[in-house]
Amino acid sequence: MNMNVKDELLKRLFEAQGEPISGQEFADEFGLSRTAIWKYIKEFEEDGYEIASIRKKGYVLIASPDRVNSANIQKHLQTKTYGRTIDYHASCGSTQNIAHDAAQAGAPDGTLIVSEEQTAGKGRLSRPWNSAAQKGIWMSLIVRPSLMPQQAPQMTLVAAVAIVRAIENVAGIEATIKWPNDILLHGKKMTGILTELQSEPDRIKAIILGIGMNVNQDEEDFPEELQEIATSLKIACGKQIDRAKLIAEILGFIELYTSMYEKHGFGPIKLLWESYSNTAGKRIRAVMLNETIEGTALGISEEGLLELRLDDGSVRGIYSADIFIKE
Ligand code: BTX
Repeated sequence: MNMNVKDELLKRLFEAQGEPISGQEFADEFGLSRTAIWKYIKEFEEDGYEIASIRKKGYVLIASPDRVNSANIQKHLQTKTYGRTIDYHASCGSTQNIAHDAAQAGAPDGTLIVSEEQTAGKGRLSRPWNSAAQKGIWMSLIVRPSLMPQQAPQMTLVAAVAIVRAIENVAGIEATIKWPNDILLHGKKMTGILTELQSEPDRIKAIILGIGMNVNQDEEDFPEELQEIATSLKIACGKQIDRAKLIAEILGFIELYTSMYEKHGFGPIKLLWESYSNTAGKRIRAVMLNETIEGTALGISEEGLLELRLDDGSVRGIYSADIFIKE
C-alpha cells in the first residue's frame, strides 16, 4: 500500500468539509483503480471514520475520530460569530501565516484557521513552537473588534482568561496565567498565545490570535528540551480531552469577553485576569530585548501593562518581556 496516497485521500476528504470526493477522479489522478480507493475507504472506516458513499458523486466524510475539523468543532459551538467559518488543515506550516493572508483577503470576523499539526509553528520573536500531530490545539482566530489599535495587546489577556475558563469547564482543573501570554499547569507551560495586529493608524483591521495548547501529549511526546518546561492538559488531569469541544468552549469565552471589552472597557477583564494570575505580589525578573529588570509585580494596568515596583521604589509598566518568577 502506498501510504502517501492514502494520507492524501484522507486529507482531501477532510478538506472537502462535507462535500463529496469523486473516487474515480482521485483514482485517475494517482493512476490507481477504483477498487484501490474503495479499499482505502474501508481501512478508514476500520480506523473509526464514518464515510458515506453517494452514488455518482463519491465519498463524503461524515465523522472522524478525535479530529478538530469543522464538523466536530461546530457541533459543540454556541457562538454567534466566532468559529462559524473554519479553515481546517491536516497539516500546515503555521496557522498564523495562513490567517494573516486570509485576513488580508477579507476573511470575516471570527474566522478560525486550525490544523492537526504545524511544521513551522512559531512563538514570539519567531521562536519555534512544537505542534505535534493530533496532540494539541494549533489555531489562529481572526477577530475584527471595535477597539483602537493601542487596545490590541490586551486581547492576549482576553484570550488568556477565556482559555482558563474553558479549561475549567472541559477538564475541571484550574490553570494559572503567567503574564503576558502563558497558561501554566503545575508551574509548567501548557498554552502560549501569540497576538498579532493588522492595523491602520487609527483603526484595527484584524487581530490574529494564535493559540497553541498542549492537550493530549504524554511526557514522552515532548522533545527532550521541552520536557522540563512544558506540560499538557492530559498530563495534568489524567484523561484524554476532546479537543474539538475544548476549541468550541474557548471560542465561546473569547466571543463573550471580547464583547465585554468592547462594551465596558478593560476593567472587568482586568479583574478576572488578576484572579487567575500567578504573578501579582511575586518577585520577578523581566527580560526585555534591551534590558533586564527586577522588582515586585503589582498587577496589570488598565492598558494591560505589567506593573513592577523596582527596588528604588519607582513603578515601571512593562509592555512585553519574558518573566521569570523568583520563588
Ligand atoms: P513564546 O515565545 O512565549 O514561547 C516560545 C517558547 O516556548 C519556545 O522558545 C520554547 O522554549 C517553548 N515551547 C515551544 N513549543 C512549546 C510547547 N508546545 N509547549 C510549551 N512550550 C513550548 C508562545 O510563544 C506563543 C505560541 C503560539 C503558538 C500558536 S499555535 C497556532 C499559531 N500558529 C503559530 O505558528 N503560532 C501560533
